[in-house]
Amino acid sequence: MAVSSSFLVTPDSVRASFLHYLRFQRGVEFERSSRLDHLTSLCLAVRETLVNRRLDTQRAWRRAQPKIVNYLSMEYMIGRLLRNNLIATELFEPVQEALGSLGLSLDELLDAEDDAGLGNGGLGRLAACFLDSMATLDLPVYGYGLRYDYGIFRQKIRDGWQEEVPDTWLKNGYPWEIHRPDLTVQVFMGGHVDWGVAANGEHQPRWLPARHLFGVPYDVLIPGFGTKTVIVLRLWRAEAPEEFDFEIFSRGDYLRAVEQRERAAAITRVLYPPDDTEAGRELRLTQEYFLVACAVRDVINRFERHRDGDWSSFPAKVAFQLNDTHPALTVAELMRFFVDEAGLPWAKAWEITTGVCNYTNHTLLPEALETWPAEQMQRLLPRHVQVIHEINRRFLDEVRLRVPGEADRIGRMSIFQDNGDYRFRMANLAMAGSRRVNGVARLHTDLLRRHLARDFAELWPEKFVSITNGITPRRWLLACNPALAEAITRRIGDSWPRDLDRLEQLRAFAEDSDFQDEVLAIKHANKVALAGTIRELTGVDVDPASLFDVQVKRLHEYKRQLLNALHIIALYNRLQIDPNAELTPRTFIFAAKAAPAYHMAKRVIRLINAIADTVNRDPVVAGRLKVVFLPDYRVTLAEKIIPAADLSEQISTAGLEASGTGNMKLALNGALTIGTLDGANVEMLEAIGAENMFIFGLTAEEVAELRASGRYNPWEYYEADPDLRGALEVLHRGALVGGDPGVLHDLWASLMHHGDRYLVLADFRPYLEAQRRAAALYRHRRAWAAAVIRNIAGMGRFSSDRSIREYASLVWDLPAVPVNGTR
Ligand code: 26V
Repeated sequence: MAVSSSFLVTPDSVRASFLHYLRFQRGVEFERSSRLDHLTSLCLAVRETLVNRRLDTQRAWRRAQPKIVNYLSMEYMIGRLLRNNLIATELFEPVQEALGSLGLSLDELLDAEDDAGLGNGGLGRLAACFLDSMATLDLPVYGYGLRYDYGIFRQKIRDGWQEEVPDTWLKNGYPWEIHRPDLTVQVFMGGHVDWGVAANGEHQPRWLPARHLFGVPYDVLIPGFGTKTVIVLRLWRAEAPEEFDFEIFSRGDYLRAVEQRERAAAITRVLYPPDDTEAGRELRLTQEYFLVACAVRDVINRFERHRDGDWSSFPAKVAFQLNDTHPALTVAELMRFFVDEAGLPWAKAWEITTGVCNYTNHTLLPEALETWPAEQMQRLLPRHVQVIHEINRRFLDEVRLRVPGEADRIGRMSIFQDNGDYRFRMANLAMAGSRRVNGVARLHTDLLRRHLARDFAELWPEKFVSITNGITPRRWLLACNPALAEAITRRIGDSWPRDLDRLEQLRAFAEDSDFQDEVLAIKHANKVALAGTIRELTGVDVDPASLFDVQVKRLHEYKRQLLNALHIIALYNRLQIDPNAELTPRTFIFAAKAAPAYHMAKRVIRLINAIADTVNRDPVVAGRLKVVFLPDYRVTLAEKIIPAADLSEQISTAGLEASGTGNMKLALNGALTIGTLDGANVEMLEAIGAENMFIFGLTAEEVAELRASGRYNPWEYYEADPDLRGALEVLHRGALVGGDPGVLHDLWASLMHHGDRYLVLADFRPYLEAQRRAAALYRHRRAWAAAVIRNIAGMGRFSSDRSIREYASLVWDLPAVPVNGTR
């Protein structure tokens, strides 16, 4: 019998539970307890409500026997959870009161939580926003990922350079996770394939793996907002099996036994940064397979518990969503299972597999498209290699049947790249094996259809859908910007966090001077708060009345932080020449991590810090220009920067940013966008209106043409534009770095000698013009405020709830399962 006691959580019950964990989990007396003791005990007390709701959710799912979607991602950037969980469980106030009665401050505890940074950037944060929306929409979903001991590195800045420090987020234990050794699965690797004989006399391949290890799940509970549904993010940790070492132990080779254990556990040691360096890629493929093997086994175990061996109903009950190609081996793993273990005929296995897999593409950058060397695959997964070859053979036969005599097309569509460098193309495997393939913004999907997936889209147009990304308004407005959230609620009611389209009603207040004043005052207060953080992190004083110009995102050449930097140098140069020039006072705020092996990106960080050092110390520009680079960009820092931003820099070379999601977060918090027609900016423009954004630069089509023409010459722009020349000269001379031209030479060379791949020079002048318009509007406080309000009003469409509804209908065919919980 399930317990269904409707217990009320009160300040007293929270206090009792908190003190219970303090004593019996932490083993300390209240009088001697530390902040860590408090934080851990509080999280455990809050977790009780999550667990109760989870059990109610499971009961509802058991009754409904719904289809279940399994979201597979190598990355989840969930950040802190306490504030979010307090809001979702409606425990914020009782907890505040309970802690108050003990003389403790909730704010202090909230700020003591470490980020769970199990991701690199957009793709990982999107997965986290999606979990929030899936729970909020009562969708039966599991998230699957890896429990890395070390998440994304912590960034320090030393002498202007990035330094990477390991992220020891688990050092104090992680109170949100629930260790589930009972659900451990076995994972096999290596070895070779034997040809046995089946009952019917046919040859039957038998995989004889060289080693096996265990996947042990740790569950993180994700509550929906305004609903009782709680879903599970299941993170797997690799462990060596006991008997593994046992044999070696008995032979007396203790050290080797321990070494082998270490090797197995190393699989989930560290999150890979998005480097395209070859070294160390060995473990990455192992990680990808480990995730896939654990998740597929877990899904099959769950399916088998409910029905016995009738695999035909699998697609009615199961779907997989592959977050980029990283888990694309799911296609091969399912085929291997159905054919080798379940004994299904190939055609049936393929029908089922292609009925359950779906793939989301998140980038078209050629260097980010995953391919794996055939011999590496062969060493790790000899049976999967056979399976993929057979998938490919039959798949290409089908293509030949539909469009005979097109050898080139066959070459392009093959999963196996055979040009002397034998590799598996994971995007082709994902596209061949999926029922639906989607891009993450309209422009991105169009480009996907026309380029990377062209042949596939021609033959299977119905496979391709576009689902524009979104962000969760709970974390990215309600929680991070409570004052703005409240002001909005006072105007349009409190239903917007679950129904973001309601923001449209704010348009009526765009010219309302009371609301304008309120929005400006809230922004100012947020800027004052951020100024405090900036002072703490960098020692630099910034003026909250200045325009806060913000570019926060991963550092990549295509995102063009360098273009932003050149604009700053140009402004600085102008003030050097004419110290009395009219200038809207600005604070340029950057935060960005560079992949550790990304040479050019690291130099851009060095450049920005060099500009900051020069500009911030120069009395000539004091009061007009400040530049700060905030170290260690992560979810928690984003939550402080975004509510304080005036101008949002979304200036990627058109066609290269698949969607962007920071663009949405900033606009939702009342920043105006300066941006190119790239990614989701295009759709934001439609929703917000051209008068309320600063759009500039080449379109994706113009970029493609210019690049293809072979006629792009950065020197033409250099010669024609004195401001540009002046800015580039500063780079060239090494003026900002003590006159050493060597330090930043490679940046100069990338633009002037290596063809300026991202067309920084081509967009420089239009960018400056757009910046001028932004600065001018900022001086008209009312007009600026009206544009801010219209920006917020247009952001309804960019809720991740809308994205997830589209996945549920266009991709998963997944109805909601309401949970009638009592708590
Ligand atoms: C690639 C690799 C390759 C080697 C190992 C680690 C690693 C990690 C990540 C990646 C590619 C990440 C692709 C990505 O993050 N794309 C971003 O996805 C966002 C969500 O859809 C989107 O808003 C951004 O525009 C897009 O750049």
